[in-house]
Amino acid sequence: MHMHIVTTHKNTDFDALASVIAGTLFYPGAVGVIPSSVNRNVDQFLSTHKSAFNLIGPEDVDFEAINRLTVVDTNHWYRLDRMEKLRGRDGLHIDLWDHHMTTRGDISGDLEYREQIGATISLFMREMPQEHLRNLSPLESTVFLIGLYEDTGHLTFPTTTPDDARAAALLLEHGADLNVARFFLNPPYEKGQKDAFFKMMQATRRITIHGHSVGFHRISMRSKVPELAEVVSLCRQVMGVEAIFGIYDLGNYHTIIGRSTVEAIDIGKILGELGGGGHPGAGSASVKNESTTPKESEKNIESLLLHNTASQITIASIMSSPVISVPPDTTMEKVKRIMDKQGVRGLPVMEGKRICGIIVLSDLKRVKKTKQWQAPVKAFMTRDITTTTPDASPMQVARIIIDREIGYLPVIEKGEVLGIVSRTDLLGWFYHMQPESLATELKKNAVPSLT
Ligand SMILES: [Mn+2]
Repeated sequence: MHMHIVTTHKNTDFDALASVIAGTLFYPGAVGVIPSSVNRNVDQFLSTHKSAFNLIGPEDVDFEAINRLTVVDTNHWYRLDRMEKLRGRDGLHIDLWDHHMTTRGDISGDLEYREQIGATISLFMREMPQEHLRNLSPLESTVFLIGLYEDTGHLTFPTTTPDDARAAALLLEHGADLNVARFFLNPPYEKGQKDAFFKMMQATRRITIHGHSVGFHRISMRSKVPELAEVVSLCRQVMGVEAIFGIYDLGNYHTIIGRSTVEAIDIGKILGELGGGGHPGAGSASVKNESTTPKESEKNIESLLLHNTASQITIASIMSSPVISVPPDTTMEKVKRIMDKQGVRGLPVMEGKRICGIIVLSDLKRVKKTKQWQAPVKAFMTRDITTTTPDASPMQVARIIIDREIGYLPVIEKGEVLGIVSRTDLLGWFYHMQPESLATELKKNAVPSLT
């Protein structure tokens, strides 16, 4: 008797459940083994849908018969439920399907499907043979889509890849039910979670690190709150911060939960430094209070954030320099000529080394009478100028440009103009395009919105 099982990590989430089910389709004859502790929404789902799938618990596994093991959505032995006895077994063939790339665990597969992708289920969807895909039922498609949406934040986390979106499209084609998906993705909150949420909202302080808004809170808890991470995500959304770190003191130890929506703040990497782990968008860590107090952990995260993003790109590497400028007495005719010749849409007006105004292409439209072309630029320039510093992040600058609806932002250090950032420079950076291809792109399409 030979047996092939497909299993996943404890505290099973929907991506893990979906991947186990997909494993039983990918490997006909394999049996799915679901750990006894699963996330609350997965538990709700299984209580009504379990019989529809070929799933058993670890207590039902005949370990003697197993000659093949497929592990999905983790690469650590300790995260599996009661699988230790298989570890190191002679002749055991292991397949590994995982997308946790920041941590290399101790499970190595004879065959490995490991890559940076939003969800493990997307890997299965991409690798699944056509004949299996054709038979995909609406129910299977629905579970798969829930897993995919949960791990990619409905395809919005920065880890989301085109393969994830393609997988979502395939699943919708196969009848994935969005009403069912919505129900399980947004389970109603319990009293303990609501209380925790209000405490978080009161305790969260926001800071800005390298242009990104980050929320922090430290809360003492008498007991664990189920699905606390979901509540943390909600708190992040409501607070309107790009990333959040919650520290929950449970007496002997504290749990840290992090969530991020920006690439610059990699939660898995930061919490990995504190002994935890996760994805760029989500992760957690558990720290003993006798080694590090909750307050020290908070300080550690803050300094990691400062340090981690210090090497990030700054506006200095995006800005255009050297800057072409004009003195305040330059005639408007000459300003127009310089703009035409240099192909720029804005010029700083400089009095010696000091910037005293800015003139942009649209200001030229205010020249109505011919003789006004002989008027000095100082009569038409904007005097109220917004500036930035060379260490600002592209996001910070984008926010200024959007909020104040300006197209040009001088970059100033110690009173001196080092460069100028235009909307085009920023778009080029955001869309990773070279200036030439960007120009063609802009001519072809409407300018994409930065927000
Ligand atoms: Mn996953």
